[in-house]
Amino acid sequence: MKKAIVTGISGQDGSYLSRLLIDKGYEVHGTIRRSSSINTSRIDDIIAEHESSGRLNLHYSDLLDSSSLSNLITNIQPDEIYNLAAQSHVAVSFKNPIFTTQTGTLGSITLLESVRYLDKEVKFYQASSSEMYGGDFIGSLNEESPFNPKSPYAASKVFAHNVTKLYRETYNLFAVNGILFNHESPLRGETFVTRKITKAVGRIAMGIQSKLTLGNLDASRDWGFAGDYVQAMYLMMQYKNPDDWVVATGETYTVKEFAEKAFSAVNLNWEDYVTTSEKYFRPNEVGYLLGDPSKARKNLKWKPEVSFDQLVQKMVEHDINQAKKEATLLKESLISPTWENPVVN
Ligand code: NAP
Ligand code: F7E
Repeated sequence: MKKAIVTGISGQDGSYLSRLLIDKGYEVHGTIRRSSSINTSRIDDIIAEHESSGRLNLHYSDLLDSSSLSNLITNIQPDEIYNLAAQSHVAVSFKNPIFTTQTGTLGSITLLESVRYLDKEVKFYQASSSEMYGGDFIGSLNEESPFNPKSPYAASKVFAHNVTKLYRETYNLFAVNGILFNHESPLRGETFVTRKITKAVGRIAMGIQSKLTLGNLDASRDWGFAGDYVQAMYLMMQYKNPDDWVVATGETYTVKEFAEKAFSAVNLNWEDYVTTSEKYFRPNEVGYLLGDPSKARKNLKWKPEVSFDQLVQKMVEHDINQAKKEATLLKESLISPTWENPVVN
C-alpha cells in the first residue's frame, strides 16, 4: 500500500485530495495545526469512515516547525508528499506578510531537504499558483510564461516553485510544481470571492442577509472545480518525469459575471444586492488570469469535467441548503441573527 503525506489536509484541496488518494488505495497521513477550536470540518466524513482502519492518519504539525515535518517523513517513509499547506489568502498576505512568506517558503525547502537525505525515492508535489504570473498579460499563460508576483503570497509561491525546480534539477528528485489556476467548490473558504458570493446568495434567498459587499468586480479569473484539479495533482505524480504543469480550464470570467450567474440561479438580479467597498480592494491587484492547460491535456490526459456554469450551480445549491439549516436554527432561536455578512475579506 502506497503512503502519502498531505500537508494542509484540513483545507479545500486537502479534503478532495485525501478522499481521492484513499479511493486509490493509499494510506494517507495528513498534517493539522493545533487550534483553539477543532478545524477538521472539511474532512470529518473521511475521518469517520477511514481513521479506524488506519487509511487516514492525522498528525499535528506546522510548516514553521521544521522538526515536526522531518520527523514525520522519517517515521512514515512516504512514497509521495503533497505540500498543500499555506496561508493561501492573497488579501490577508498583505496584512500578515511575514507569516505568509515564512509558511510559503520554509515549508517547501524543509520538506525537500528531508526528502533529499532519505534513503528512498520520495515524490514531492508543490502547490504552485497562477498568482505568480501577476495578471498584467491579457492572453493565456503556460508553463513558459514569466512570473511577476504582486503580493507577498505570490512572491513566496515563486520561491517555493523555484526551489522545487532547483532540487529536481540539482539533486535529481521527483519534484513537481502544479501551477493551479483558481479552483473552487462548496468546500472553498468563505472569504474567497466565489464562496463569499454563493454563501450570500443562499442567505439572501432565505431572507437572512440583505446585501453583499465586494471589492473589484472587474477582476477576471480562470475558475475550475477543485475535485477536477486534485485529479491533475495525482496524475502529475504518476507521470514518467517530474515537471511543471499548468492546470486551468482555458476560460476566464469576471467577478461581476460570477455574481450575475450565481444570483440568477435563484432568479435574483445581482445589481439589487451587490455593493462595493474600498475595504475589499487590494493594495496591488491581479487583474486578469487565463490558463493554457494544453500540456496537461496532452501528456496527463487531464481535462476539467465541471464547467463554469455547473460549478456556480453546485456552489449555489450547497449554500442554499446551508442557509436553509441556518434559517431553521434562527426560527427556533437556537442561534442569534447576523444580518450583516460576517466575512471579513
Ligand atoms: P486552504 O483551503 O486555505 O487550505 C490551506 C491549508 O494549509 C489548511 O489546511 C491550513 O490549515 C493549512 N495551513 C496554513 N498555514 C499553515 C502552517 N503554517 N502550517 C501548517 N498548515 C498550515 O487552501 P486550498 O484552497 O486548499 O489550497 C491548497 C494549496 O494550493 C495552498 O498552498 C494554496 O496556496 C494553493 N493554491 C490554491 C489555489 C486555489 O484556487 N484553491 C490555486 C493555486 C494554488 P488550517 O485549516 O488550520 O487553517
Ligand atoms: O479573489 C476579487 C479579488 O480571494 C479573486 C487563492 O486560492 O486563487 C486564490 O486567490 C478576485 C481578486 O482569490 C472580493 O480582488 C472582489 O481579484 O477569491 P479570491 P485569488 O486572490 O485569486 C489563487 C490562484 C491562489 O493561489 C490563492 O491561494 O476577486 N474580489 N471582491 C474579491 N476577493 C475577495 N476575496 N473578496 C471580495 O470581496
